[in-house]
Amino acid sequence: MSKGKFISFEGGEGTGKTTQVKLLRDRLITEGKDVILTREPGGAPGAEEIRQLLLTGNPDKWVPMTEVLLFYAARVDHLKRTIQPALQAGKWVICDRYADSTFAYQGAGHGLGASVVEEIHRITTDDFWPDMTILLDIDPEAGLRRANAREADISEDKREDRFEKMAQGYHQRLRQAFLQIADKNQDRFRVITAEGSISQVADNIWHQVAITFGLNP
Ligand code: Z5A
Repeated sequence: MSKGKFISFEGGEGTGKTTQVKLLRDRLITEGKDVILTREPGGAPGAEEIRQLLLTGNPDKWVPMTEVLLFYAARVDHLKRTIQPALQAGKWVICDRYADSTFAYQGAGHGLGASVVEEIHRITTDDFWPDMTILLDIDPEAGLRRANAREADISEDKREDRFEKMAQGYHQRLRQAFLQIADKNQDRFRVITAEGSISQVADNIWHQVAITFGLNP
């Protein structure tokens, strides 16, 4: 039985997830919470190795079914070795992406379909979901501009940009997919616009987290 809290962040490229997970961690620590920050794909040694297979190289490197199975291979390792032990120890776990990304990117983006992903999720994770999911929403063109500006300083062979290189239509489908997933799961999701400044977005996130978990807003 888990005692901690599990919060995931979702959204397209450059929405500010990596920036915001750190700010939420810092805020929760000031509230006296024991917090770990983690990410997907990755978050455990084996899962980080699988991350390299998934995020580098050509957009068509994997067929969709191989890709979804690699994401779940990484996820199960991450769940068993990092997330669930931390929750059982009473920690708050903040995760930069989790399974909703698979429903959006592989299920909708690559057209694999939600029912295939649902079945894999149920078998491999025993249908394990976060207590709360923050969806950061932005026009994909603006998000990709932010992500590309950040990648410009990294040499080409080291860029984890396999998904960023996918066509614009793919990113538009993703945005709609995330919004539909949030709409279907309104008890768990909070949708927050990522268009404002970093501190405005952080304040909106904190407000929702505080309301959800009974903390000081
Ligand atoms: N993926 C998948 O297909 N299936 C799955 O199941 C899972 C993942 C789990 C992981 O990449 C990739 O894997 C991802 C989906 C796929 N696709 N891609 N690419 P990742 O973890 O390396 O990257 P990401 O999750 O897409 O995040 P990102 O591109 O790194 O962006 P971000 O974390 O959302 O944003 P950021 O790094 O915080 O900010 C980007 C830049 O914008 C940075 O320079 C910031 O300083 C700036 N920024 C942030 N917020 C603002 C605001 N509010 N205003 C202005 N500028 C800002």
